[in-house]
Amino acid sequence: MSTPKVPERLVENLRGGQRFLLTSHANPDGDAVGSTLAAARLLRQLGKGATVWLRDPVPRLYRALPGSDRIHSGDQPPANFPDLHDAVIVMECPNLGRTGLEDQLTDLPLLNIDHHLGNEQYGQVNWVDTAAPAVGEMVYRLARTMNLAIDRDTANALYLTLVTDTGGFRFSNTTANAFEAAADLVREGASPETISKWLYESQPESVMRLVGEMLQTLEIHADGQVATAWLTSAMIERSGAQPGDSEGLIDYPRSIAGVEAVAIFRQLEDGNFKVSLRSRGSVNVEKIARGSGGGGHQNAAGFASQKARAEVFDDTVRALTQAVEASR
Ligand SMILES: [Mn+2]
Repeated sequence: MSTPKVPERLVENLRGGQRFLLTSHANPDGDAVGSTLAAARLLRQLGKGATVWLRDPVPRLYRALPGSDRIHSGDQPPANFPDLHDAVIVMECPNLGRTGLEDQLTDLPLLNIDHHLGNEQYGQVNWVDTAAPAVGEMVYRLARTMNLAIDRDTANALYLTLVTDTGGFRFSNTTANAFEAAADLVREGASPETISKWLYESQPESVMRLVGEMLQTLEIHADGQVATAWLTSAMIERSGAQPGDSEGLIDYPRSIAGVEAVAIFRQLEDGNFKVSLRSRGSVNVEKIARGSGGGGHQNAAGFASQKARAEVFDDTVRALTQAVEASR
């Protein structure tokens, strides 16, 4: 069920509570970081307490966002949680498990704000709008609905969610609403030039070296329609990059002419694999990810796998090939 309008019960809960914890998925992306930071700023404007807790550290790409250094990370809850808190706002998360903090959040009412297909409606209030280009765009609408001022830092955080979730205003979710929100955020002080510089022109040398390592493993399948590549811990070590630095590297194989679907296989420290999937147009990778216990969107999804290396690779290539064929 998808609701474009901000539910009144959400507004009531936000106005009624005094102290909120905001969280999002593990391995946070730009939408997770930007929308929680912006929502926390809006709540503080109302005189509320707001703490952001993400299981994993903020990736380097988003650390220029003001307030990102105050995000609490790790398995241990921040001070006075869950005591003294009225509710948990879970953002950009199709199910509670994705937070990586599931067992620690359920003592309080959950307010679920998300745009993923297949959101499990786990909240006491669920605002799920699958047409929203980013959860940050929903936060923008929330601010307008509640007549809250959008200051420059909030505008930049929300603008960043739009840029990252639409792939720089290129993906199929780049709707008129995305541009309208972006235009309004620029009026409120967001700087497209600054955000682009943070996201696209601030790579350390090590990340470029990692791109080089990754592209050595590039393989093309299904008559040029499916591309795969690997990111191993050895590559990350050799290049001097940090584990979070692999964010966005999937765009390189995705840029090859004729490629309709891409998988990047990342080896985790525990030996398991994290598989990131991207596709174009009607090729649905969300279904593939969901079938393996993950999730995401039609054109961007992912899952974790405990299968052996060859098995996860072959199964994924087969599934992507079938998805490409099914879309014709
Ligand atoms: Mn998102």
